Parts: sequence; C-alpha cells; structure tokens
Amino acid sequence: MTAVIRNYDIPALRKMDVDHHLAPQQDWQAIQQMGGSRIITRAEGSTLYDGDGNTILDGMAGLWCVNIGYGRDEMAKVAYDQMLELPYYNTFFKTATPPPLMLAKKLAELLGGKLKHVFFNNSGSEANDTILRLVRHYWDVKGQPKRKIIIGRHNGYHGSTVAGVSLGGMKAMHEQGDFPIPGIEHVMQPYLFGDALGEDPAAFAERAASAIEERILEVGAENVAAFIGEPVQGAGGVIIPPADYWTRVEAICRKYGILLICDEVICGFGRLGEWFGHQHFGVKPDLVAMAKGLSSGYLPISAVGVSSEIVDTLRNAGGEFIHGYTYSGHPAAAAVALKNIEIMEREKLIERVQTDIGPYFAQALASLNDHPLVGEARTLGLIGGVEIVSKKGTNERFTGKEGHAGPVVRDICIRNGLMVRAIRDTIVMSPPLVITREEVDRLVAIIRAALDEAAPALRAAPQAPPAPPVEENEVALG
Ligand code: PXG
Repeated sequence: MTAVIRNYDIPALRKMDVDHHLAPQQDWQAIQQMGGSRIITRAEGSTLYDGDGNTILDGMAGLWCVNIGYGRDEMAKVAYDQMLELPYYNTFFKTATPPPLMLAKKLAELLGGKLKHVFFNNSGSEANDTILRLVRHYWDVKGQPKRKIIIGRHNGYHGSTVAGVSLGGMKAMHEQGDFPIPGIEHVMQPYLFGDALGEDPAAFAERAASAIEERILEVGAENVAAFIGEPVQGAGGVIIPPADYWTRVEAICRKYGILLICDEVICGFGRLGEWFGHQHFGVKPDLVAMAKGLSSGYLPISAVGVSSEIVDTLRNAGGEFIHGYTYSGHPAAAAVALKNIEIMEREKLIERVQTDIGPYFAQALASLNDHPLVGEARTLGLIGGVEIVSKKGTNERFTGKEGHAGPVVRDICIRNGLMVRAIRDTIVMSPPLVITREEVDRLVAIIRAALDEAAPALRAAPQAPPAPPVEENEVALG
C-alpha cells in the first residue's frame, strides 16, 4: 500500500478552521488572527509535510505519541482488515471481541507482576477518570469508605476531563471552571532545576517525597485513597525526578496502605527505554494509566492496568463496577495497538532507546550545555528538555518572567524545520523511537541555531529582576 497524496486547497481549509473548527487548548482569537492553523497533510517516519510545502522533523512524535513513526503499512492494513471483519461490537452485554482480549493479555505480560488486569478507554483523560472511580469504589468495597482523597502534584498533567484536570496540577486549567473537584490534593513536584537549583539531589529527593507524607498526615492517612504521578512529568516541562524519589514515594504509599498510581500516558511504550517508566525507576504501582504510545496514536485507545489485589477484592464482593464507555475495547483500535506492540518487539525499539538512540540523543543534547543561553539540557531515554536562562549558571529567566524566551526559540525552530514545544522556557522533545542519528544531529543543530538567532533580541528585551520563588511553578500549557 502507498499513501495517497492529495492536492488540498489549503486556503479553503484554513478558512474552515477559522469559521467552524475549535482547536483544543488553544487561544481561538490567535488562530483567527493568523488566518487558521498550519495544515499538516502527510507524514513518513519522523518527518511531517505541511500544505505550504514545508518539510518538518517531528521532535514531538505528534503529541508525545507516535512512537513507531508515521506511515506504517501494517498498521493501516490491520485496521482495514478488522473493520471489514468486525468494525465494532461492545463489551457491555457479557460479550467481547477478540482484539481487546488479546491486547489485555499482552499488556498484562508487559506490565508483569501483580498488574494482571486491563480496563479499556479511549484517551489518557478517560483512563484517569476510570482510575479515580475505580480507586474510590475499591476502598468502599474494602470497608474503608473514608479513603477518598487522591494526592497529585503541582504541575502534573493527567488530562482535560473533570477527573483529569482535577488530578493534574495545572493552575491555569484549575482557574477555568473552579477545579479541582473536592478530595484532590496537590504537593510539590520534584523539579530540581526550576525550584531548588543547587540543592543536593539526594536531599531534594527526600524533601519532595516527604511532602507527600506530610500531606498524608495533615489530611489523615485514613482519608487517603491513592497517590498519582507521571514517572517523568511531560506536559509539565520534562521534569525528571532525582534518583530515589520514586522508591521513596513507593515506600511512603506502602507505609500508609495507600494505592500507588503511575500515569504512563507519555512514559509508557518505550519512551524511557523500558516498556514502562515505573520499570525504569524500579517501583511497582497498583494502577497504571496508558494511552498515546499504546497505539502510537494511529487510533485512539487507552488502558488502565489494575492489580490482582484490587480485582480480587471486587470479584469476591460481587456487584457491578458501574462505569465504562461505548468504545471501551474498540476492536479496530485494539487490533492496531496489538500491531503497534508487535512492531516495537520485532524492531527491538525499547532496546534501541536504552542502548543506542537514547544514549546518542543524551550525548547530542548535552552538547548544548556549552551554549550561553542553556541552563540545563536533560534527557532520559527519548524525552528531553533544554532550559533557557538569561544568566549562565542560574535559573534566571529573560525579562524576569517565565515563558518569554521559550516561545521565541520554539518559533524559530519550527520555521527552520523542527517541530518542538515550549513549556515556559523549556524546549521539550519526545521524538519517534525510530528517529535516526542523522535526524538527532539535525534536531540539535536546529535548536543551537535557534538559540543563537534568538539571543540578541532576548538580551535586548528589558530585564526585570528575577521573580521571587513560587510554590506552583507553572503557567498554562503554551
Ligand atoms: N496523562 C498524561 C501524563 C498526559 O501526558 C493525558 C494523561 C491525557 O491524555 P489525553 O489522551 O486525554 O489527552 C496526557 C496527555 C502538552 C499536552 O501540552 C500533553 C498532553 C495532552 C495535551 C497537551 O504537552 N498529554
């Protein structure tokens, strides 16, 4: 099969975008003023093609998701075959279809240990909704109905639905519509560069984990249901916790009998060089949220891995878990996810991240550390962030305000053929796991050139004194 290359009427599509389409997490006025979005028409491997004839290296794997890269025949074929055979049937009427059952078995194998069961949904946000409802129901059934509180972190991201936005710690999102819902608490994030530059990493790991214990004691351990965290915070700015943070967090959860939830929506499926981020950090969660890389974004699907302890408790008690979605276990999406995992295994993409392209990416990005505007270049597997600072050796920001320099550098990168995101003043990357060494070199060269190009204007902008340290170190997703 070869992809059809269509000749789209790009100005007409842009007009449709302005006249009728509402983009997620965007300023609709800004899109109107620019006369509509950039239209991506095609992609292959790690390369995007837009309607204006530009070729762009995709440093973000779409939105942290296209792990196997674009343009895979096998993925299209498996969806086509499944849609002809059985495009849809539900899993509500004591019925099931083959693909989600085979996928559940496969995911249980990859998760390992006690995570033997899988509940399907369609997005990362929905996975976290399922988790919130399942966790509260579990404690009710267990006879501890007071355990309702879930602790998350400032600047964590768990989605955009009511549960997702509440579990997440994005201040700007909370301000729209009065979130979080009751029963959600947030504690400090383990962001050494931004919040505690110069502090000993081991002491910082201890302090950040202790913040969870302190909150548990403050609200009463008997009222706490679970702790939720991303192994590495993605949308928060690629925040890689110091060594030992996660093992300390796990020990605190165990000490107070609290469930540990890992949100693997970004870190899962090879991003950190293991199937799951928690495997890299050596902890054993009770629940795991998966999405994005589960199908490499070819079709929407998400999953929740659930421990046998939780499932045994609910099975022994009997009674329905009254929650689920029309498309839970969608056969075409599940078939695509299975094929995605098969490709990852066959091409040894996880090992590639761990032993080959991951270390290469780390070394290439670290070469930016000599740039006068770079405060820190950090990576883990194939996720990375470059912190832009106004004064080398500090975490001070241009204009004294976070979020000025990042978008300037990002826009230059995109103009020069590299798609990256700016989160405040961090240029973040999460390329497809199939990115080549030559593409990694190009990615780093474009960032370096963008930093060089941005520097004079950034230095010329009025520089206010650095802002006082803030508790919640985040702004809106940009
Ligand atoms: N958990 C994590 C860790 C995520 O990164 C979600 C849950 C929600 O998944 P859905 O499929 O409902 O979007 C995500 C999603 C950004 C950005 O700005 C990141 C995400 C979504 C939108 C924007 O980097 N991650």
